Amino acid sequence: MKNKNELIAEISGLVEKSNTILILGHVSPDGDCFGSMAALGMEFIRKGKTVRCAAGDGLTYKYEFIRDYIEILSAEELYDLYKDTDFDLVITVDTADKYRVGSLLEKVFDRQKCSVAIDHHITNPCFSNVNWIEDRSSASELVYEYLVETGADISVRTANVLFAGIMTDTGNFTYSNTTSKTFEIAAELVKYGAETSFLAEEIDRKRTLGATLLVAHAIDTMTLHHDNRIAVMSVSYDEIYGCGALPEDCENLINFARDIDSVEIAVLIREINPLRHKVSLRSKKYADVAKFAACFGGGGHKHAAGCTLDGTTVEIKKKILEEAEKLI
Ligand SMILES: [Mn+2]
Repeated sequence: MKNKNELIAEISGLVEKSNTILILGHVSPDGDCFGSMAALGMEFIRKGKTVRCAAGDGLTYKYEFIRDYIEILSAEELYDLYKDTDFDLVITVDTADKYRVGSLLEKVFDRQKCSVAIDHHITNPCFSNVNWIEDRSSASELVYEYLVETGADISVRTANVLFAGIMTDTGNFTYSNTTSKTFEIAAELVKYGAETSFLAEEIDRKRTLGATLLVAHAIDTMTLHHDNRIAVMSVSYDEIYGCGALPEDCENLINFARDIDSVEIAVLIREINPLRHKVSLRSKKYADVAKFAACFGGGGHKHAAGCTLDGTTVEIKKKILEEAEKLI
């Protein structure tokens, strides 16, 4: 197995000899995905490369500030413009498996001859020609090390996007994936000018009125079971749009259930279509929701996992509760 320095040297060698570089992220892109894409993209543009970045539906509301730094296309836009294009190099970031780029981007990925994966999910099956997979808080930590090792110029913008990536993937430096190395890198990024209070306001606090009403609605749907140790919430598209919110506003809803002191397992059932739902699961102390999700064909971490189930909300809730009660 190659060590980190060899991997970085190999990746930067590929970058040097490439003129056109495609950078892809996963569906429902988050701060780490946007941050690592934008940081690499800005550096490659500075080096004179032609760069295209794409993930999901493009930049989401909380990450609007990145629009001034670099263009991040939606999967659909990239597919329409570049489905027949051969790039010299394709790099996926924060993407745990090839299919996670989504079906359109997977088609574009598949026609490329040279690929690199930079990721922090240790379950990554190494689907690229060069795979730098390391168990770290975020892909942004790896991208930071790549930039430092290759002598890149770390601007305030680069520091901002990488700090955003680390901050969001560690739940503001509170999840167990946060290491002393994470804090060291964060401190370096602050030295490079990362605007931490601006980022906290944009990413953590800023919320539309619609998203706020959606929080109220989701709490309204909440039911508690087993001495209030299991909490279940559900939202449909009609409800999301009825509140004036967007699907991306569902991202942190589950925490309102999870954070209740008596709750061990929190469940959010979210409509994909009327007969198909995404189930998000959180646990606090002892319940292993990754195993739970795996029973339903999903996966994740011990305290945060998910799966997709067919059926109505009522049917799925019944099924999930039956299983959850075994873990309590
Ligand atoms: Mn990540």
